[in-house]
Order: sequence, then C-alpha cells, then structure tokens
Amino acid sequence: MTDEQYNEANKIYFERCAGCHGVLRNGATGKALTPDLTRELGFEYLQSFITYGSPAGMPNWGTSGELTPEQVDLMANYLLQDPAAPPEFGMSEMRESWVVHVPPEDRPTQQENDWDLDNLFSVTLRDAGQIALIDGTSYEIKSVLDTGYAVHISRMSASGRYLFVIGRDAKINMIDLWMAEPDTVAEIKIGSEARSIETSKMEGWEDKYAIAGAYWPPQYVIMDGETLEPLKIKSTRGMLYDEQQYHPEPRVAAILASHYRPEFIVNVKETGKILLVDYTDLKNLKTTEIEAERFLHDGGLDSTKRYFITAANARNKLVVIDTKEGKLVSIEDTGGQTPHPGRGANFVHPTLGPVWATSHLGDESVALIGTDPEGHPDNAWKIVDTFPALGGGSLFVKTHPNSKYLYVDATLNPDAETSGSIAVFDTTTLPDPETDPEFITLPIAEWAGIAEGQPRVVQGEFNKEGTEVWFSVWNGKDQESAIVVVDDKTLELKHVIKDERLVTPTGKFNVYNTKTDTY
Ligand code: DHE
Repeated sequence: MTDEQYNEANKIYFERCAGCHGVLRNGATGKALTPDLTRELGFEYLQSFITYGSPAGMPNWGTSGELTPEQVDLMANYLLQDPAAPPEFGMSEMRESWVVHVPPEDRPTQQENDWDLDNLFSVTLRDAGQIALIDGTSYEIKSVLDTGYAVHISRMSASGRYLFVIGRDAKINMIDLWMAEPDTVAEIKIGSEARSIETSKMEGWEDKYAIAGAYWPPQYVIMDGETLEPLKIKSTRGMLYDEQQYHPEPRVAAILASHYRPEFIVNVKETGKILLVDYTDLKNLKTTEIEAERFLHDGGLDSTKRYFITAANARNKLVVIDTKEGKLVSIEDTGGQTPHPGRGANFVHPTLGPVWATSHLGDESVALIGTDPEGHPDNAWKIVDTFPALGGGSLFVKTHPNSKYLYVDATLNPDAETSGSIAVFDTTTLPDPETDPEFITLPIAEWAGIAEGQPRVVQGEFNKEGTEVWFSVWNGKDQESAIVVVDDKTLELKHVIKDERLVTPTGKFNVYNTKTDTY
C-alpha cells in the first residue's frame, strides 16, 4: 500500500471499525483482526465480509453504500498489514485542548430561558458532529450545537443544569442549559477515541465532578464538574481479571454514577474489571476492583438504583454489582448471543416480579433478569425468562415506570423491514416463561415516510411523563432522516419530526430521565 492509501485506510478504520474491533485490533464486540488471523482468512474473505456483513452484527459496509467497492478493497488490504498504534494522551495534551468559554462566575445564577428543561431531548446527530436540543412538548428544534466527531452520547449533571456530550474523537462539550441561548461553556479532549461520560450524582456531590472514559489511550479522567478542568487521569492498562496476563488496550466502556456511595462505576472492557472509583479524595484515590467478566460494554441500574446490571457482551453474560455494598452479586449467562441492553429496561413481570431486560445483537432474544432480592429471592439475579422479538441486530430496549410496554429495536438486522420496525410487548400480560409472548410490530420507518435509502430505527426514549416514546429513523448522511413519536397509550403514530438539520439522528436523551436514571 502507498502511504496515501494506508492513511486513508487508517482513517476509515478509526472512524468505522476500531469501536468494535479495537484500536490495536485485538477484538471485543467484533472479532480480533490481527495480521496472524487476517492473513489466514485472506483478502477475498475479508472483502466479502466487509461488503455483506453478518447477521451477528457486522454492518454490510459495501452493500449499504457506506463504503465504495474501492474502499472495501482498501480495507481488506489494510487488515493484512500490521496495526498502527496511535499516540498517548496525558495531562499536558488534555490541558492544551481544555477551553473554558464562559467561566462559572460569568454564568447565569438562574435559568434565563423559558424552556421546559426537564422535558428537553438532547439528540445525537452522529455524522454531523452535532446535537439537536428538541422540546419534548412542541417538538420544536430549539437549537443545534456543534460537538465532537461522530458524537456518541449525552449525559446530564445531577441538577439537570449541565449537559455533557462526548464525541468518538474524545471531545467533550459541556453545555449550560440555563443560558438564554444554551451553549458550550467548556470543552476538552481526553484522548483520541472515547465513548462514555458521566457526572457525580451522590447526594452532597451533585455537579461536583465529571468523568469520561477513553478507548484510546485506555484510561479515564475525572474532571471538575463546572469547568471540565482535568484533575486525575488513571490508566486502565493491566492484567486480565482471570488469566492475569497483561493487556495493552483495556478500553473504558460504560460509566455510571452511584446513588448510594460517592463513586463512579467504570466498566473496563477487555480485562473484565468493574472499578468503583471513590471520588471523595482524588489525592488519595480509593478504587474497588471487582473481578467481573471480559468484554464489559453497556448497562444500567435496577429500579431501586442500587444494583448495576451490565453486559459482558462477547461472553453472553450479565454481571450484577451491588453499588451499596460495593461488591459482585452474580454473573449469569443470558442464553442469547451478545447482550446489548443500553441502560436496559425495568418493569414488573406479572408472575416473576421486578425484572430488568436486555435484547441481543447476535440473535432475536430478549432476556429478563430478576431484580427483587427481598420480594422474589428465588428469582433474584437469575435469568428468569427469554423470548424472541423481531430479529438479531437489536441494540436497545426501553420502557418507563408509567408505561406498560417494552419496546425492542432491531437496528442492525440486515433485513430492511426488520431494521425499520419495533417490537412492542405488553408487560402486564406476559405469560409464564414456558410460553413465548406475542408482540405488536410498529412500522416506524414506514411511518416516517422516507422514500430514499434504507433507514434503520434505533433507541427508544421516553418523554418525562412517560406518555410518548421517540425513535430515531437513522438514514445515510446525505439522506432524509426523522424522529418518530409514538403515543404510548394507543401505540399509534403521534408525530414525525423532520428537518434538514436532523442529519443521522441516533441516541436521544431526555433531560429528566437521564439525570434521574429513569428507564
Ligand atoms: Fe454506542 C452507549 C460503545 C456503536 C449509539 N455505546 C454506548 C456505551 C458504550 C458504547 C461503551 C455506554 C456508554 C455509557 O453508558 O457510559 N457504541 C459503542 C461502541 O464501541 C460501538 C459498538 C462501535 C463504535 O464504533 O462506536 C458503538 N453506538 C454505536 C452506534 O453505531 C450507535 C447505534 C449510533 C451512534 O450514535 O453512534 C450507538 N451507544 C449509542 C447510544 C448509547 C450508546 C444511543 C446510549 C444508550 C443509552 O440509552 O444510554
């Protein structure tokens, strides 16, 4: 390959592939792609796999038109070469990138706009590198703000004032929602690849700290919650929890804030460790390291917010942590392939009691884990039921305490009709585990009325009251996308939000639900 070709392939790899296969190509959600393996598979195998994808979650980069045939060939060639290691990113690089646009003393002392902040949605506009702030009642796009590249998630400060957005390029924007025109008040870059951001939520520590986790370099950083000043960087490189062999790239996946202790819960993917990072004394940092399972990815809290349930996705396991006691409770096989819950969904099953749900990337199953050790001790932290939804390629499940429905997407399913639909289960009539429940299929992409492309439906998110659920209809960058709002009582279409500024909408984060961990 020429230098020019290698650089182009490198760029595509970091933008499209590294998230699943790892910067050093050691594999995680996706398979390992080190040259010893790829040379065995050969050019033609790689070319066809990149072109057509697989039902287990590999996107069809070629047939979807995201990569041209020349780019597919380039990538197949690139994977036969040795991986390139990107540079380290420490305190000096972070400080260099850190900008406080509006210092805390120059910010409003009360809300200066008339927005209904609790029912505002922050919507990821993935390929535009922006977020849209959309009013949850009028569906009006109040503002579109520039953020990092291929922006990934939004999280809220405990007070609901500050919105934190992180891009895949590890750039964080901190947005003050109290300003007359909400805007970025501070920004920083914490590495070259990142996925997670969270803020301190323990009583007495609200809005005090923010934390972000990086894929590259493998590390997390605790920052001042009002300015993003980087205070403490911790590398996550180290030993696999089980074999106790060194791993050079243990990436930081989901981070959640404990409501029971002044701690951040940090998933370290490749080494399979969950870190409980005590933020009361950053100079004498105390961390509880829990041996969990390898390939930790995403997860959320149960309805009491005491237990953290997270997927070790490539191991088909759910891991449960007691955030009050600070220890491992259980590790359960879900019975499905590659659990991918997002933050999961909490509801009360008619016979099994309180449960938390996950769907799967690699097959059509939904798994329920019992979450009530007091009232239903026999079911607690066990997989109590699994049943099929629409198909493989599911990314997110969603419900709300005021809803009786469980919504399950199939975003990455290769079939266009399936990836454009949502399965809805009535949680109040779920049968005993021996019988598979029926579900209703909502043709969300069809409702959006988009003529071009092959839009995928992704990630339901409720409004504050739990009366409406929003889905993104995620199309190509140059094609029309939309957000479809469904009435949760009638399961009928309520509204379609379309606007030329809605470029590749994916994640949606309702301010109230996000700050209170309601799901
Ligand atoms: Fe995500 C959450 C990582 C691809 C949309 N995603 C997460 C989290 C991680 C993660 C670690 C949990 C963050 C937390 O809670 O702190 N995502 C990754 C990847 O490594 C992966 C597989 C590949 C990549 O290259 O990035 C990946 N993610 C995607 C997408 O392609 C999605 C569907 C569209 C997009 O916008 O990029 C996507 N990820 C999301 C969303 C959440 C998320 C919407 C938050 C869900 C929630 O309800 O909290």
